[in-house]
Amino acid sequence: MNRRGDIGALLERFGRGEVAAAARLISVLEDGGDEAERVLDAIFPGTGGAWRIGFTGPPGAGKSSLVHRVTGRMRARGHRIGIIAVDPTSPFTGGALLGDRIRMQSLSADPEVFVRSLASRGSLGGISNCTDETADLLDAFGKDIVLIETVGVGQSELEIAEKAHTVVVVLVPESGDGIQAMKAGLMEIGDVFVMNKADHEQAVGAAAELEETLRLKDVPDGAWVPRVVLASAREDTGIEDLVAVMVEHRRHLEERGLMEKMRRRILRARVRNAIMDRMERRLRESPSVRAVLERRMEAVYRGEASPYRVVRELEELVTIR
Ligand SMILES: Nc1nc2c(ncn2[C@@H]2O[C@H](COP(=O)(O)OP(=O)(O)O)[C@@H](O)[C@H]2O)c(=O)[nH]1
Ligand SMILES: [Mg+2]
Repeated sequence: MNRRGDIGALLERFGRGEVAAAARLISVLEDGGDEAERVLDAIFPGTGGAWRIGFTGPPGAGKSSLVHRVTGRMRARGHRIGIIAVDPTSPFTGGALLGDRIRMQSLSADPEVFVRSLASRGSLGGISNCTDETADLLDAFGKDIVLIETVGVGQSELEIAEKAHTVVVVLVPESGDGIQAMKAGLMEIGDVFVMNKADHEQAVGAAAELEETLRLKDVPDGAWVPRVVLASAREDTGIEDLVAVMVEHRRHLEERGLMEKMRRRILRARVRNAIMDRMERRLRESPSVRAVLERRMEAVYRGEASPYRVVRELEELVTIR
């Protein structure tokens, strides 16, 4: 019996489509450990159907507002939506929290929209540790679109490219965001760029500038050419265009078999990361490895053994058959 409740019973209720069970299972995933793995083992066969879309960009650019608008349009097209919002608890975005909550609550009134916020990985992380797992759960729950909004701070932001089929980068005209974005590597990962706050007068110029910058990028023949859309989440303009371009991107991927290719690449990266995590934990927790380290570090300090020699000695302790 987990403190979240009996996992078997939760999974059964999840299978019947109970929202409360899905929410509890996400908490189990957040707790991590064996029970989280049990949940993932159980739901994994039901995953792979969802279109995963990342929304990234600087704090305050309007990601949450756009996610809200896009969700409305996608619902009108009959999609079932899961939203993962990395909780903006960092000092950069603290003020946005209340607004987010209110917006999100209005979405939650729709039973076909499931909203979940996740704690971010700390000040460096624009992404939560269990973003992939939560996306899996929503996918298995029958959501055919999973929107992932990152906090917009730090390098880990770019990891969204390993988690989403379509990456939407949200920028605003006023703050030299284009240049910032380029520096931060966002230019590399965006499939669709939204110049939000089109109600500001500099927006048209900023969008044109951004288009210029993007044109400098080398795009291989036949590859997707990143697109710029002008929108205002506040005034609800340009949202149809944004959705249309997102759908076009998805079609581009599908027609070339790239959704499947991407799915495989994402899964490979996840297996690789899982191996690393597991191996690292086992090494860290192993008493014999610890004992060797304690003993041999003295020799390293004295210059009698190189770090590599200690690693070789450790390798002799560890057998991977
Ligand atoms: N003028 C204007 N303000 C907007 C627009 N979209 C969002 N905002 C405002 O910008 C602030 C940040 O929006 P939010 O969606 O929380 O940004 P996030 O931090 O990227 O998720 C909020 O006060 C919004 O009301 C827009 O199109 N025009
Ligand atoms: Mg937000």
